[in-house]
Amino acid sequence: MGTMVVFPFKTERPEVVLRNIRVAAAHEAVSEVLCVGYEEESTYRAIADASPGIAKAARTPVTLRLQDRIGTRRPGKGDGMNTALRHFLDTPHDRLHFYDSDITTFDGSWITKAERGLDLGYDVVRHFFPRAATDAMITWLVTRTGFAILFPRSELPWIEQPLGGELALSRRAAKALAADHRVAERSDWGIDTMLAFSSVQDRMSILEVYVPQGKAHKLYGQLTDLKRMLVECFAAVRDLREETLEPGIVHHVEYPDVVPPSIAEKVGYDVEGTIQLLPEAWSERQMELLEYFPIPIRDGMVAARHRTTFSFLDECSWYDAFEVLLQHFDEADEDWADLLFHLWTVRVLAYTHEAALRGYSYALRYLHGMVFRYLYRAATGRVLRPGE
Ligand SMILES: Nc1nc2c(ncn2[C@@H]2O[C@H](COP(=O)(O)OP(=O)(O)OP(=O)(O)O)[C@@H](O)[C@H]2O)c(=O)[nH]1
Ligand SMILES: [Mg+2]
Repeated sequence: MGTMVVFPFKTERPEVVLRNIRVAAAHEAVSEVLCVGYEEESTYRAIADASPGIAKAARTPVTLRLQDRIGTRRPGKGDGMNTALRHFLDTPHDRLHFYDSDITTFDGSWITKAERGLDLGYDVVRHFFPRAATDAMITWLVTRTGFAILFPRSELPWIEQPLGGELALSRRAAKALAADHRVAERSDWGIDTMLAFSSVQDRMSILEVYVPQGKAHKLYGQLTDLKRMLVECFAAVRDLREETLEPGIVHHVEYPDVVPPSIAEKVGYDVEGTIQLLPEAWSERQMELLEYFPIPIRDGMVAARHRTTFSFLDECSWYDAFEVLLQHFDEADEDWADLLFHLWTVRVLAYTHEAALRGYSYALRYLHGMVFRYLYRAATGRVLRPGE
């Protein structure tokens, strides 16, 4: 009996991770804290030094281990989470929580909220957070877009933050996810997509709980880190294209609170720096790959290489581009990866211009509406435009 809390970590500020471990170990529901590291570097050593003291003070075991090589993709966070799933099934604990280790706003209420959802019998409890209008651009423009296009009648496009690393599982759910080879294979950033998909396909009941203080964490590193995340998250969605999902599972979402000004007024990314990035990393081969795309997108992208232009990649064109990508994208091909990054960057700028500039509440209504318009188009073939 009891709950195991897992923190996957790579290189993070040790004081942030240690504070989070302390919070989890001190929580009354928690029977064990498990930290899964990528390699034995400075963060790992800091946890190794401090964890016996934390465990003693809280009278809760704190286990530290390295991730196993489980998947077939790049060894990353997916191997960390899959290692934890397997480790958990070897313990007697009946509940498993995951939290990113770099969160600076984590507190015991996150655990309590998830525990209450599991008390009610939900298989999966997912945390969701207020986010700036220009944050979560992979979630909105890749994952939720892809879910809407591929599975328009399912519950999947309605999951608020499918890439969130904060979730809790019943033992039954953990066992089912650990047994899914598609989950095991996703050793990279695609793990979150696969966990969300597999839980819906397995018809698990899902509760999304709202965390009003938001998830403050380490900001994006270099844009090249983001490119890898983008490519891996896109590939995870794309690999689902032959799958089917039945409509209708139990999925409840807590009503969100007023968004704090610190989040509503935040600018999520560096617009100027992003515009300057557009002329970089083009190849002739990418120009050839653009031949797959409808003419307005192709012409727009050719122009974007030389001057600031992005409005052509509006909501409808992004759907068109996404369909081409679903069909032709090749992850192993660097030119496809660069082209995806370019297309997505242009779409982020276009969205910023068409929606985010109109203010927070407009932007969030726009994004939710966009997912609906996409799934409507995928299900009926009829195109809806913003405002329709
Ligand atoms: N075990 C393990 N943990 C990882 C690995 N990569 C990232 N993590 C951890 O996974 C969590 C999420 O990673 P972040 O880099 O914060 O990613 P993110 O917050 O989803 O994305 P950003 O918006 O770029 O910050 C953090 O706790 C990382 O330390 C990995 O390869 N192995
Ligand atoms: Mg983070």
